Amino acid sequence: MSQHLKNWKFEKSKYMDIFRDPNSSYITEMVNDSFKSPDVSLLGFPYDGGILSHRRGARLAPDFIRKSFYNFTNYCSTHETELSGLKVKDFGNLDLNGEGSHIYDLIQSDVERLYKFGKVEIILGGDHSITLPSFKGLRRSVGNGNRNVNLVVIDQHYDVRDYNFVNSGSWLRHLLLDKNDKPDSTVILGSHGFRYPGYYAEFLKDKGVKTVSGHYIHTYGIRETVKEVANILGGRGHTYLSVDIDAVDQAFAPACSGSSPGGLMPYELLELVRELVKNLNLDGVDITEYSPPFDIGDITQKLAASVIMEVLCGVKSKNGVK
Ligand SMILES: [Mn+2]
Repeated sequence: MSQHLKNWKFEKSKYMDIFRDPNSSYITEMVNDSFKSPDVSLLGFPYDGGILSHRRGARLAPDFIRKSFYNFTNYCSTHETELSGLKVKDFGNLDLNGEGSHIYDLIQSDVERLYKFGKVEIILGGDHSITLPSFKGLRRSVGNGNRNVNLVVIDQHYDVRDYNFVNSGSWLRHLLLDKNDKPDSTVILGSHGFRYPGYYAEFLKDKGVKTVSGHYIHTYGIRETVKEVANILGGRGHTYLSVDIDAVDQAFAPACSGSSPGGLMPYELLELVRELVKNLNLDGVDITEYSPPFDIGDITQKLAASVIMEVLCGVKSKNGVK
């Protein structure tokens, strides 16, 4: 069995001591390996073998996200949310060597195995192809053969290209065609731009997948968007939320393998994630496609880490965890 490596450790920099405010509480105080039943578990899948372009690097993302994440305080002033009391367990990164379909089997069994430890699994990718095995692992844990498990994807792209092998542009096609593990309902949020042929919009219609474009989100706002998603899902079942950071405009998320102009604003993504977590019966979330080598001034790193913070805020607000 493949093991999680605790190959990432929070290390206090000497500057943290100098600037450390005795009135600050950091996220590190909520993360503890000894939690037997954490509210949230954190898993890293450092894999980017599914990216076909030259812009690889997403395998480095889990630890880069942690670098920002572990420097945040546990208070959100946007919504005046206090996070202390939430129990987070970081399982580290899965030991993934090489490339190929066996990697997806390892990820799937890992998600399935570790689900029982946390009420919500947060998965740090990795390129977007890791969502295929992660969803399947969660479905098998949660779905138990007869429960509905839905998929909500925030992404610039549709990811249903007609490849007979799994990659970051075809993983959703493979999932939708999977007889045993396809989602009961699927919604794609934030699509925009000129990077996808209309041919694939027809495929989505044929498979019953609903899309809520970036234009709709800009025009009608987060509340209407979340209502629309809830309507589409019909209030049924468990949900897995997959976030591809390239849904955000390239000016604010330059470190992706396929970013474009005309995307969501960072605030829209963060609000959308928080509200979805609060309003859906959520069991898993992933963040994918952040590729550290292409970042500028840690912009994308901090945004990806902020997405995780918003998930925690959504869980806290929903559970009323004390
Ligand atoms: Mn994408």
